[in-house]
Amino acid sequence: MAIERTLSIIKPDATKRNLTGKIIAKFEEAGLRVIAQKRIHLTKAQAGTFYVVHKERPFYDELCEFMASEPVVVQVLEGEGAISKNREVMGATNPADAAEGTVRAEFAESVGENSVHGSDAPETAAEEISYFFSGLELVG
Ligand code: DAT
Ligand code: MG
Repeated sequence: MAIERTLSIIKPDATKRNLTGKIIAKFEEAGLRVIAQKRIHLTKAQAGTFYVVHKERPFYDELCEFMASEPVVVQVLEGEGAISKNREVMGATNPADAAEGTVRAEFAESVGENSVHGSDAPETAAEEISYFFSGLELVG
């Protein structure tokens, strides 16, 4: 498997509860490297653009409100098969279905407030990374 890069977001429910370090530790223990990182407070419009693929879903407005409710930590993670490895460490979208030891099983509060985002494919990873970071900010 090739070295990949993926976009990770530590979401408002997690930054609010001071869980940033515990979540990053799980990524690092899985062999993922943080090659870019910043803490930002999204506007609802910026959250809406990021999640535009979900525009027609009934939870879209609530999702955008939530993502703009508190600061987030956006990161680029790099490693062997980083996209799927990150998704494994995150666990299922609904924490009730997430495997033991995953970020969402340990920390997520609900399907809506589920602590982390991770890109789901190479194309979305590239798009999502460029939404938040310039090439100069990726220090592999
Ligand atoms: P994931 O974040 O695992 O990639 P997704 O892309 O299907 O999941 O959905 C994006 C986010 O939208 C998800 O992290 C939380 C929210 N969401 C998804 N399904 C939801 C639902 N049934 N009710 C409320 N929020 C939901
Ligand atoms: Mg998704």
